[in-house]
This record gives sequence, structure tokens and C-alpha cells, in this order.
Amino acid sequence: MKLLFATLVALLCLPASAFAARDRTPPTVPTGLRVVAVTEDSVTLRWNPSTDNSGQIHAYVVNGVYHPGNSTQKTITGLVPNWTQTYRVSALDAAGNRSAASAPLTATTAPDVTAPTVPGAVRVTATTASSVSLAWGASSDRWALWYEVLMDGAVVQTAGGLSARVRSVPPGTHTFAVRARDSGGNVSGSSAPVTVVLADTGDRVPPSAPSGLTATDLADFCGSVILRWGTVGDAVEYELLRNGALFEVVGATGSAFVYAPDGTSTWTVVAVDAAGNRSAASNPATVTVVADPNLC
Ligand SMILES: [Ca+2]
Ligand SMILES: [Ca+2]
Ligand SMILES: [Ca+2]
Repeated sequence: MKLLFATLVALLCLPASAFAARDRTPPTVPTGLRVVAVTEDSVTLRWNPSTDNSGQIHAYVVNGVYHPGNSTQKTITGLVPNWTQTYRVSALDAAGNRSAASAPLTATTAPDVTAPTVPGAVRVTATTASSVSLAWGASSDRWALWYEVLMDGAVVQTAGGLSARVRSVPPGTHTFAVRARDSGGNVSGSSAPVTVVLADTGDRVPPSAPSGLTATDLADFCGSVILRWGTVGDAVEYELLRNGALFEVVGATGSAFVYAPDGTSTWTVVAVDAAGNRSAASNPATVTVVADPNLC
């Protein structure tokens, strides 16, 4: 009897809120989502505050990412220039009820408008009768960049690294320079140039076309193909063409391993002599690669 009385008193002394139903009402949907600032790598969003029956917003969720507190502004960082993305915001109360998502907003980061720095002076590291090997100092940029090699003022090649070998250079005097280009399309000034003189060997006769080309799938090597052909005359290198496009250049050899992804490709080989004269293409050789899923 005494125990029952004590329990009754304890129950009567509990605050009324302890008996209230759990909050099952989500906050109102955020409205007015807008962009207030963009940089090359960030977007700052703002929206009108939601309200909740509890009187308090616990957090906002922006594109699935939880932001505790009731701030109605968020800077999304870690983006890249000229990057377009759609954003939605929802509100969360302390009981875990989440509003529907706001109307979508599409925002784009600022473009990269700063050119890379000018590459360091270009220098010649090797020449043949018809090729020039070059090296240069790095440019810098906040974002990705690559290099363009200019011969006599025209772009003849691109390079990801700090060196390049320019082939099929005609005899005579040529000026080479390098410039950098970034992913925003901004181009640096040209490096200090270098002048090269290639003597005329007088050889105007191209090698004869390679023949007997075969292409064999090395089934156990996950897309590796071996090409074999008959070497010819005064060739110093061979161009390997895959479906008509230059794939690789190899030295004075009669075979090469190449990587060919799954599927069918047709190969031809062109012989090149020291003076840069190119033969007609070899016979075509077609190969179908089927990568073994147990090995590759
Ligand atoms: Ca609520
Ligand atoms: Ca840039
Ligand atoms: Ca020749």
C-alpha cells in the first residue's frame, strides 16, 4: 500500500512534457535557395529558414550532407572551376523528422581565367636527321596543365611532361618553343626559344612497305597483342597504327607488344628512315581480344 502511494506521487510529480506524444512533424521545406558567391572551387548557398513545431531546427541537409545548427548559409568547397551541380536543401528537427527537399538550384563555379606561368627555357637534348628531342622547365597553375610544342611558331605536339620528341622535322633551320595550356583554355606566353639546324641527308627515298604483318592475341596477358612484320631497307623506326591512327613508334625491330582493349582492332605498320621518309602502310592485320575475366 505504501509502495503504491509512493508510485502515484512520483507519477503526479513528472512534468507534463513527459506524457506528450513524440514529435512526428517535420520542419517546413526550405525556400528561396540561392547562390550568394562563387569562387573557382566553391559555391556559397543561402536559403530562407524553415520552421518547426518544436520551435527549433536541428540541422540542414545539403545534397545529403548533414550540417548541424540552424545556419541558413553553407559554402560547398573542394570543387573545380566551371563545375555545374544541382543543389537541394532539407531541414531536420531534433526528433529526426526531415522535411522534403527544397526546389533544386543549379550553380556553376567560377571559371579559371589565370594562365599558367611561362615554361622554363626549352633546350635540345638530342637530334637525328629528322627528329629533335626537347626538354624544358615546369610551368605552374592552380589547376591541371599540359604543354604545347611549337616549331617555327606552329603547335606540332602536346606533352604532359617536361620533354618531347618531335618527329618528321624537315632539313633546315627551325625554332622551337614551348607554352603551357590549362584546363580553362588559358595559354601562357612562350618559353625562350631554341634554334636547331638539321643537315639535309639528301635521302628522298622512302623505305618499301613492311609486309607479312600478323597480330596475335596473347590470351593470358589481358589484352596484350604481339605484332610481327618483316623489317625493310633503311628503316630506323616503325609507326604502329591502330584502326588507322598512330598508336606507338618503335625502333628498328620486327615485333612489338601492344595493349589492345577488348574488341577487334586492325593494325598496320609504316617504316620510317633516318631522313623521316615514310613508307606506304603494310598489309592490315586484324585481331580480336577477349580478356579472360578469371585472369584480368
Ligand atoms: Ca518537428
Ligand atoms: Ca589557370
Ligand atoms: Ca631512304
